[in-house]
Parts: sequence; structure tokens; C-alpha cells
Amino acid sequence: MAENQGEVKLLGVRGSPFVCRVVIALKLKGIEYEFIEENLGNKSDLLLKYNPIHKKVPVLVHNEKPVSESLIIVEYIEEAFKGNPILPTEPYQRALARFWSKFIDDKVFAAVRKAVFTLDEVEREKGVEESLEALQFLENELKSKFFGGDEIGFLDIAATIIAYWVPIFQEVTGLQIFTSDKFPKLYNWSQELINHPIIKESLPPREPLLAFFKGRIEALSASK
Ligand SMILES: N[C@@H](CCC(=O)N[C@@H](CS)C(=O)NCC(=O)O)C(=O)O
Ligand SMILES: *[C@@H]1O[C@H](CO)[C@@H](O)[C@H](O)[C@H]1NC(C)=O
Ligand SMILES: *[C@@H]1O[C@H](CO)[C@@H](O)[C@H](O)[C@H]1NC(C)=O
Repeated sequence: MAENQGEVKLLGVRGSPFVCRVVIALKLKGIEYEFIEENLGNKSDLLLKYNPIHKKVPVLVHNEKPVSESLIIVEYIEEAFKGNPILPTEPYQRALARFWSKFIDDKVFAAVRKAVFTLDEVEREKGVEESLEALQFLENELKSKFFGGDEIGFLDIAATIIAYWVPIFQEVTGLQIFTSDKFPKLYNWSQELINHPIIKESLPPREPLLAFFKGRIEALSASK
């Protein structure tokens, strides 16, 4: 256990890409923590108490103090626990890592969600186009093995959703958005990332995730 780390709890669900970001950061820092599994269909009093605003996971609780929103939590972990830096040290590089991480949630994930979970043809096609456009920016931004350089950093953690979840969405829907021929560098990065030992042990198993999203897509089409 890291010295003086205090009591660390993580409220989450195993399949969530946002929760997974926090798991990766905790593992990279070597922090021991208790995982408290939430049922999002019947949220616990603990979750409602610690995240009354959004009522979402992940919530990190450090010495009884809650922190919400995955990217904010990863930054908190970086500042609260020494060693194995996740963010670059140089202010401009730090700003860029934060900029692109926000871009992943605001643009990439928003577009992918539109492409995957919309029934309306026109909207879905728009989602596909916006996804391709957003991924191209990341393809151009990738200059080394990882976004963080030789080691995994903040943006790699934020982008795990692209490396692991997007291919699952594609398998479920048959959409072709993130492919090795369209995005060779980003695809290579995704393979390096998901095979990195710390990432590998942090990712939720693939089969149940596939089944879960298959169910969601089927429920969506049935509601048409
Ligand atoms: N922006 C949030 C997103 C978190 C999020 O969407 N969590 C989902 C699970 S993947 C959730 O708790 N949903 C419950 C709900 O919306 O009621 C973050 O980065 O932490
Ligand atoms: C929700 O969870 C609470 C506490 O864990 C339990 O007592 C209650 O029966 C659950 N409600 C439903 C509808 O499952
Ligand atoms: C990624 O590209 C590098 C350099 O071309 C190569 O050595 C490596 O094997 C590739 N990784 C994967 C997982 O394809």
C-alpha cells in the first residue's frame, strides 16, 4: 500500500468506461482501494449522498470526501498521490492533455453515441460523419507510442473509451467507424494500449459488455 494514502473507495459499475479511467489511474499510482458496485437501476443512498448533483458513477471517496466526474477524479488522483505522474510537467503540455481529454468527451464520445444509439437514419449518418471527423483530429495528434509519450498518460486514460468500447459498439451495430485502414496510427495505439499490463487488468471482460450493449441496441430498435 502506498504510504499515508488514506481510505480510498470507488463507487462504480464494472462496465463503465468512465469508471475504468479511475481504476487505471489508481492502479498506475499503486493505490489500494475498495470498489463499491452500484446498481444504476436502484442507486444506493451512498451514491445519492456523495453525488447528489449528477447521481452518476464514478465517485471517488478519499477519507470521506467525495470527488465526481471521471476526468476531475483522475486529476485529483494525480495531485493527491505522489509518484508515477499521469500529467506532463510542462504547463502547456498539461493544458493540451486536458484540452484533448475534454475533446474526447465533448466531441468524440458525443458523436459516437449519436452514431450508435440513434434510430433516425439521418441523425445516425451525421453521428458517423462527426465521429470520423473527430477521430481524424486525434490521428493527427498522435506523435509517439502513447499520447503521453513512451508511457501512458492522462489523454491515454481518457481515450480508453475509443480503444476498447468503440470496437465493441461497432461489433454490436455493424458500423465501421474506427478501423485500421481509416486510422492506422490510432488503431496501432489502441492495440498497444489495451495490451499494456495495467490497462489489461483494468478493463472489464469483453463478452458481458458485448451482451449488455447488444441488449441495449435491441431494446432501442424494439422501442421504435
Ligand atoms: N461525465 C461523467 C459521465 C459518467 C456517466 O455517464 N456514468 C454513467 C455510467 S457509464 C452513470 O452513472 N449513469 C447513471 C445515470 O445516468 O443515471 C464522468 O466523466 O464521470
Ligand atoms: C433498492 O435497493 C434497496 C437497498 O439496497 C432495497 O432495499 C430495495 O428493495 C431495492 N429496490 C428495488 C425496487 O429493487
Ligand atoms: C505499432 O507500430 C509499431 C511501429 O510500427 C510496431 O512495432 C508495433 O508492433 C505496432 N503495434 C501493434 C500492436 O500493432
